[in-house]
Amino acid sequence: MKVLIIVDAQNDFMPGGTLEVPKGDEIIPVINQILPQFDLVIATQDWHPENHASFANSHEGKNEFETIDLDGIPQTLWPVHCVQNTMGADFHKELKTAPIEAIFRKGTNSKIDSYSGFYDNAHLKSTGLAGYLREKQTTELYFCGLAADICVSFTVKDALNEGFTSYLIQDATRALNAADFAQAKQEIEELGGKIMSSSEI
Ligand code: VGL
Ligand code: ZN
Repeated sequence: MKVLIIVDAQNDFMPGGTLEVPKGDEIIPVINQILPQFDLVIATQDWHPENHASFANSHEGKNEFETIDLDGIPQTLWPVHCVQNTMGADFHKELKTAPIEAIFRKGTNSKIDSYSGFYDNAHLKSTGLAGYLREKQTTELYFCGLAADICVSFTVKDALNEGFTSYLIQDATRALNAADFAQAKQEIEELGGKIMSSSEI
């Protein structure tokens, strides 16, 4: 059973958003086009309270994109993004959301960040996604969304570590940082994941 997991296709990661990924909106028509090829479609949403610890303005005197130590884990400080129930946290308006059966939200704990759709960055708490996918008896997971080098890669690596066969659809994702994405792709391949294009599904 083929599953598509759409990671954080939210307005704040699109051009004009507070944490925009260059050309992030170009993934939307690609995703819409491949949707019918899947037996199950699920999505993740970055879903922060407004005082989230990953926001630079939650730390006096700190700047956006600076890295700090947050309870022993390096934390990049981001502009305010994907605040719960704001337009920035909504899916891109052109994304076809009708086939999405379940949405897994992450980053809801104000004290800890969560890039992966499976676990927070300290691997303390699960979202329940792995158990959901096992109960649905899924076999192949296909990943797309934003940002390629951050939440998409973290999610794919967790999926591989959980034992799922995982594919990253390269033309249905865009990166914030190209070098970080190149490194992440290498790590994904080392874990047994495959980087592919939407025409190969
Ligand atoms: C993301 C940075 C902070 C992402 C989320 O979805 O890639 N990046 N929060
Ligand atoms: Zn976030």
